[in-house]
Amino acid sequence: MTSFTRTFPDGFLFGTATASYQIEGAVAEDGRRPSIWDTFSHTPGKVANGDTGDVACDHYHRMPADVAIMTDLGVDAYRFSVAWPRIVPAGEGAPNPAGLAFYDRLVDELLGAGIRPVVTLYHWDLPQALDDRGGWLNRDVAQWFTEYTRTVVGALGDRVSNWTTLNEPWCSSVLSYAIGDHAPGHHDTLESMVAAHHLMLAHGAAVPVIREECPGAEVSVTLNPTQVWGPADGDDLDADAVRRADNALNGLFFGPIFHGAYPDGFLDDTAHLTDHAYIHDGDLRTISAPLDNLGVNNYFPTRVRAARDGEDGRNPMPGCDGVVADPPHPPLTAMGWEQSPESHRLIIERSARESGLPLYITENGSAWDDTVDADGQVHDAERVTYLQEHLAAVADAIEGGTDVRGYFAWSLLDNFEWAYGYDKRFGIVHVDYDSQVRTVKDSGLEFARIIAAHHDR
Ligand code: IFM
Repeated sequence: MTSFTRTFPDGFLFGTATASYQIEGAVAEDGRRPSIWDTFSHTPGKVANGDTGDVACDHYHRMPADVAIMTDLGVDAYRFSVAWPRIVPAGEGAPNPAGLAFYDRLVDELLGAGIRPVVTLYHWDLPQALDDRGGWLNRDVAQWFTEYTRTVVGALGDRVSNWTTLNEPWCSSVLSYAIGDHAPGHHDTLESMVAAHHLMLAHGAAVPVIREECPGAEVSVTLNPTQVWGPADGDDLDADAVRRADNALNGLFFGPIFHGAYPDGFLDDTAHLTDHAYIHDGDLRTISAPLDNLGVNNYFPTRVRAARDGEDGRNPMPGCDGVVADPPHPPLTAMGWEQSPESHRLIIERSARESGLPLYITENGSAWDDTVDADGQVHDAERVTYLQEHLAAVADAIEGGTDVRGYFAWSLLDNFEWAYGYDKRFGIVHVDYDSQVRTVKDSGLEFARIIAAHHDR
């Protein structure tokens, strides 16, 4: 194994990340009611092998042992999400003390271990009761989200100062309402635009609530921007395809949140679908509420080109008719995702330019077909290489002047990888789903070495 020798600034945080529905299980315990992911995963054909998050990593019952693993790894911080359907099971109205108590215990366990809690308020598990009322398509969701936010921050804000409103709103809108791969699984481009707008409205409305409930809070949102590349020998049509894809993947969120406006061309490119009446006066001011940092989740670049004569150019992403996906360049991960540390650095630098904020890499990692070998270990050499190369890209960005303050490996544990179920393993810790035994992989051991070297320097 190549040894990793890059260094990071003083105070740089190394952490791991997870999300509630992906690890907790215990979906009907202590008052939790269903989320859209319970409904979706229990719908035949939506998730590989019919997998669900019913048990997942059973983290709800094994939380202290999982925190102990993080202590052994030496991490500085842990990014987790709170399950809205545990806190406010009906989506709005009375909070559920038993649901809050779990996160209360988790925060205390982390603080007792010297690990900083970094809390995401929404990582895709919308209460089903709210989806029954339109979910992210109903403008009232902004109010529902701010009430839920007030409850969580009011309960934990005395001990948690790092707050993130949304995780990857692109996935909760375009992937969920236009492409249909994620809950609630709709196939309607206009709906995805409305959902994206309401997600951002909910985010913007929640920011001052977090500040009220937790003076001194560091408030952020986590986006999943991606470097968009066209063909090396592309023409003007290809350049326009790159522009459209970049708007639908990146500008759709960078624009309203950091510039108070939808990106150039986006409203024109989607005018055949709508008059955009869902954008009310004042919304963009709410959405562009000042933040303290930006979370960046990034795994791979995206390649596109223009559809050519006679080719099917239908594309469900907003404003992307005529944009065709080009195959990723090898080497690929088990997800079929291109590995490109260069694109990781480029999107980090772009995110800093767009936001003008310090960044945290709130997720980065790779899936591989891991097995526990005869020696009882998981020798995930590809993940070790991916980790080293992407951390080196972060170091390059920092040396080039970008203010990156931390890196969270996705994920602490193998877990429920959404529509892929348990087929895809992203953990630096292996989970045997039959026994729930955890085994730190070689990548976890390497991450621990990198962290220890950073602390010892
Ligand atoms: O597992 C997901 C996570 O929930 C959000 N970001 C990407 C990860 C890997 O697909």
